Amino acid sequence: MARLTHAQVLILLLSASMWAISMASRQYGFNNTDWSYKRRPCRQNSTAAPNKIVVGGSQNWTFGINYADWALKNGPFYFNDTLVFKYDPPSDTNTHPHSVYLLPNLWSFLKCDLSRAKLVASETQGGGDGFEFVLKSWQPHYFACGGGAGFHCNNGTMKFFVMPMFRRRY
Ligand SMILES: *[C@@H]1O[C@H](CO)[C@@H](O)[C@H](O)[C@H]1NC(C)=O
Ligand SMILES: *[C@@H]1O[C@H](CO)[C@@H](O)[C@H](O)[C@H]1NC(C)=O
Ligand SMILES: *[C@@H]1O[C@H](CO)[C@@H](O)[C@H](O)[C@H]1NC(C)=O
Ligand SMILES: *[C@@H]1O[C@H](CO)[C@@H](O)[C@H](O)[C@H]1NC(C)=O
Ligand SMILES: *[C@@H]1O[C@H](CO)[C@@H](O)[C@H](O)[C@H]1NC(C)=O
Ligand SMILES: [Cu+2]
Repeated sequence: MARLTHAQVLILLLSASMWAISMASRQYGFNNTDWSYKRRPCRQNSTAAPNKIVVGGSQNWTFGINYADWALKNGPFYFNDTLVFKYDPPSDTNTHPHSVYLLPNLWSFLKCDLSRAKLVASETQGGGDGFEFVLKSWQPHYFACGGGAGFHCNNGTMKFFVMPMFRRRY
């Protein structure tokens, strides 16, 4: 897949947030008589317990998957949901291992600037059942792979943005 330009990523982020807002207004809509119909477009059950979502689905956390696109199609994600990052540890056959970082702001996300990034899962932590990250702060989360000092993020589109949403409960 072609690498997204910064402008395209911005547009994706904007459309993601606009979609989340329209999703939210659908959920919190004024017609209270037909909730089940209104919630059907959401892939997740927003009244249920927190979900556990494998990042990338069956593809896991790997080079060349467009995770911005994945997040758009699989979101919105809710407070207390768990994101699971699955990737193989470094080995003789895996010489370009992945990792998971949180970038401090939108600019570093757009630039794949890892200089002030916070390591959340090392190259060895994605094995087995994967590394679990619980969305437990109300803030934008800018996830990126640290592989190749930004190469996986930039050229492998291994980055995505999540703003946890409020899960309505009865
Ligand atoms: C609410 O939804 C129900 C079921 O689809 C529909 O019959 C009703 O007309 C709707 N009410 C309003 C105010 O849109
Ligand atoms: C959503 O989850 C709740 C609680 O687990 C369940 O009772 C309900 O039937 C689910 N609704 C849908 C549409 O799956
Ligand atoms: C994804 O990870 C699971 C282990 O949790 C593994 O069984 C599966 O083969 C992986 N998928 C790919 C495409 O590597
Ligand atoms: C999130 O999970 C924590 C710990 O399990 C729990 O105490 C808290 O009530 C949950 N918050 C929401 C909004 O679900
Ligand atoms: C990786 O992405 C950077 C930034 O867009 C670009 O300058 C570089 O040519 C790309 N490298 C490869 C090998 O595609
Ligand atoms: Cu990577």
